[in-house]
Amino acid sequence: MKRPALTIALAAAAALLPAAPSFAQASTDPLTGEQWAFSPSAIASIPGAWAVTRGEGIVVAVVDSGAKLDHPDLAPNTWTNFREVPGNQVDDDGNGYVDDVHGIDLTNTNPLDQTPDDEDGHGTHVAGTIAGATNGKGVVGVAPKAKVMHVKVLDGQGRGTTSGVAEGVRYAAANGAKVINMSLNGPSNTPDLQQAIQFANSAGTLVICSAGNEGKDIDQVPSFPVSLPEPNLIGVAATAPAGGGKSLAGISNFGRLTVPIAAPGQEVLSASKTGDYELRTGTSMATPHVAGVAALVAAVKPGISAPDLRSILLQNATAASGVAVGSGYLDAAKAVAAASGTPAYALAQKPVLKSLGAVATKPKGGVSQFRGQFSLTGAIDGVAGYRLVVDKRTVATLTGQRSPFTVNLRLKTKKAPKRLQVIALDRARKPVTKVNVSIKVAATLPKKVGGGSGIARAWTAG
Ligand SMILES: [Ca+2]
Ligand SMILES: [Ca+2]
Ligand SMILES: [Ca+2]
Ligand SMILES: [Ca+2]
Repeated sequence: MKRPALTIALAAAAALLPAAPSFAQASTDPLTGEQWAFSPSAIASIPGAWAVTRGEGIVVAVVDSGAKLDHPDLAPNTWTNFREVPGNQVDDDGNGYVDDVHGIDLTNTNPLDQTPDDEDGHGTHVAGTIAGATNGKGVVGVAPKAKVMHVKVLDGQGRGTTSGVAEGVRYAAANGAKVINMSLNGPSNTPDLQQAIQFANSAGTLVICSAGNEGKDIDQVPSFPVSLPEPNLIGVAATAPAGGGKSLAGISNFGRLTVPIAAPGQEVLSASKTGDYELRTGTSMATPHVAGVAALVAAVKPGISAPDLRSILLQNATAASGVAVGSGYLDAAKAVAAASGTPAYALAQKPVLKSLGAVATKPKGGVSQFRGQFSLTGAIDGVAGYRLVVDKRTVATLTGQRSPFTVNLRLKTKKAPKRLQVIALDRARKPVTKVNVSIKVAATLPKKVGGGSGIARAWTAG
């Protein structure tokens, strides 16, 4: 087992980055603008999911090289074992580990040292991507309110053993982790490791594994643990920033049978073991994006089984073209929307309906002619039609979503109409947004009620 990460020093890599667009609305932390995967325009749609949850109440175990526990972006979200009294050299909670307050350290033979300090930097970076705090400093993680349990299985050279990894998985699952991030790969499987992952399944724990960094098809030559066919395991390939994260990173392993999902993994900015921040590239960096989204989904559905949590992530992946993975690109907003029953459009920019004008003629023979013009901006994909209510009576239901649009109606009324409400509806005819308008009364209808151009076509009531 060894870490598959490729490290790029921040200063050296900065020149390679395209000018990052500004998207400060997603997070106010100062380095968010350099976290390309967090742009609302990136395919992972992470900020959209935050409208529902930031991962509250979920513990993610990072089985890795430990972490810089006092890093300003990690400390607020470090898991604490409250049943363990720190530093008294007693296993107070009887779980087999002495003073395991923030996780364990399986890289040394001293049972009294369970402090998962990071000599390598890999685990610190992974943890920052999962749950970097929204604290006005540095970066932000995918699930910035989740807690991270640090399970140290890799030493200062990024090396560990399959038995150590297996023990780390058992510890994480037994001590409350809902999700385990394993950004590590090795050429051989052991029954011990496979049984540990099966134990995690029985505890309701989903395991997210890196596909590895050899740029090869692992359907042909397996890599472990990612190639294990367990129902609570997801393999992750890495994508590059171009096009919002749609192209496979050159180093990434892949395989339609073995690797279901692709997530941002190239030039990922996160926490470093020095207490600062650094860019790293690898499937190790893609895996924690998926683990973070798994935490978001689990926060919405805390009792969900690991196979069901896996299904939500994979069924809501965006179909990938040109990337050889089984399901597609990680999509946080779609997965969280599916878990919460919230329509996905509600998590993007909210649709806004505006009136450009509404005019009716005085009733003649019990009929008033009405004409209104309206515009819809924002996430219009979720709008399937409109209901028009005049003086509290529904007068028309329209299907379609064109914007701007004109409505012409013959209203049967003896009194001049006064108040109009236009309600945008989704496919289930549930209200998405609405606008209230005062109707002007005129002798005849003007050609253009509100002026302007670009009225596409008139709809008829239906
Ligand atoms: Ca203990
Ligand atoms: Ca203790
Ligand atoms: Ca230690
Ligand atoms: Ca932060």
